[in-house]
Amino acid sequence: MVRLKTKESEKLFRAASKVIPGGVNSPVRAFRSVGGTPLFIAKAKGATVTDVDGNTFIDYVSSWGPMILGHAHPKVVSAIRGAAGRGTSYGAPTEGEIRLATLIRNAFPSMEKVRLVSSGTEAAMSVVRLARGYTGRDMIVKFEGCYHGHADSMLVKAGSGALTFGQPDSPGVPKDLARHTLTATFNDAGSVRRLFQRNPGRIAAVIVEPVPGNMGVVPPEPGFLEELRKLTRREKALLIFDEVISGFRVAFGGAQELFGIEPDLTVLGKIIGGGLPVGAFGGKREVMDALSPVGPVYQAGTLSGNPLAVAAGIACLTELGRRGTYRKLGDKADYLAEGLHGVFRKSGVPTWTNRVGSMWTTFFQKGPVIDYATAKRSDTGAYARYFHGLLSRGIYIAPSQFEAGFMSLAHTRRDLDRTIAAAREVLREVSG
Ligand code: KE4
Repeated sequence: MVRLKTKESEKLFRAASKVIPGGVNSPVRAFRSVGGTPLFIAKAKGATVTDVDGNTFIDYVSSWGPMILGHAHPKVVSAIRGAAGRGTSYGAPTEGEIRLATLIRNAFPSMEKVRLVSSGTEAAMSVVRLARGYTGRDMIVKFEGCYHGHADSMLVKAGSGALTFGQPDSPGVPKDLARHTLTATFNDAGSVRRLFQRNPGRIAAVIVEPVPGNMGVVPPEPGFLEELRKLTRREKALLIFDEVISGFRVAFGGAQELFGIEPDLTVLGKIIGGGLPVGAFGGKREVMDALSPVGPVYQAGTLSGNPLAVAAGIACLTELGRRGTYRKLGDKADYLAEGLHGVFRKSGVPTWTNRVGSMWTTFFQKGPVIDYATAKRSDTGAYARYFHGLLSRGIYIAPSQFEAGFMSLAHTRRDLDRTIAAAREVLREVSG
């Protein structure tokens, strides 16, 4: 077992824990589900990150999705540098916001109008308020295992009976707010139908990750998304695609391009900021114009459309829009998937891999994994051993079984071969 030098990370983790809850500014970074000390990153370039102990890793966390071009891409860095020299924030409209909104709309034609914000959470929170304000209905349907950021209405789990009202999934979420969020089962359109039958005329919207990444990657089964589109249309509820992960990831136009489904509203984040804080939501003009200052639904933000973040986003999406990008990305992901498939099969360790384009999850179980309940059957202990085995060999994957791995355009064939070789060694260890 190769042991990593982590003295500096351990020192910083102790210091961080004195001044930041859990020593991190986002819980999944704390390595709680895999154990050990979170690595403090000093720098990153292309497909690699380097920690404060000087360990360099081939990176498949990709900052949880945004770094699709690779880290410190020269075009993105120079766009940020240029913008910074012209001031960092004005609190006034800029031409760049028109360019970014137009780039997004050209890739996502269903987003006839776009509002820029500063995170995926802010975008999802705002889109839910907009859906409620536009329809005059209070209830929202989400899916078990899907995550839409940490706004109160999204931190809700299924009520005692799945058909009853939601219950808070975190302290601090008021019960009488949670009751307006209903929970359905991903890939089970019947569970949504039953919620509509039970709550006629009261559901404002169904919000779904069209390609979930937050229970691990779980592809939509054929017909599932189409059924959601039919159901919401028939019930005059809005269909919201949360494409914070899948947007510009599974295709330039996201899952709605890949599967040919047009939602009423879309949530974006991650990639559209090129690694800087940008979220966005958008959809049909008549719905979006219900937003302040045109309409009565309030939403605002001091740093919305921030010039640096917008410059990074424009540079990133412009690069992604070049011909052949997604074929290149797909070829890299295919190559890695084929190599790892052979390694897992030969190892005898039960694994099930779900993949959509350049995002994937290997579940440590025999599968299939089609929803949250099946994902939760995974052996998280085996995953943790796999995680640390790879980490000690210079491969950085998500520190949680229930997240996604991401390919970037910066990963080379050599990186992928190194990853396959490391996985082969680790699985020999894990399978004893
Ligand atoms: P942010 O507020 O983290 O920018 O976006 C929230 C969000 C919304 N919708 C989806 C589908 C998401 O995946 C996310 C955030 N994703 C997590 C990881 N799966 C971010 C990582 C973290 O929480 O640190």
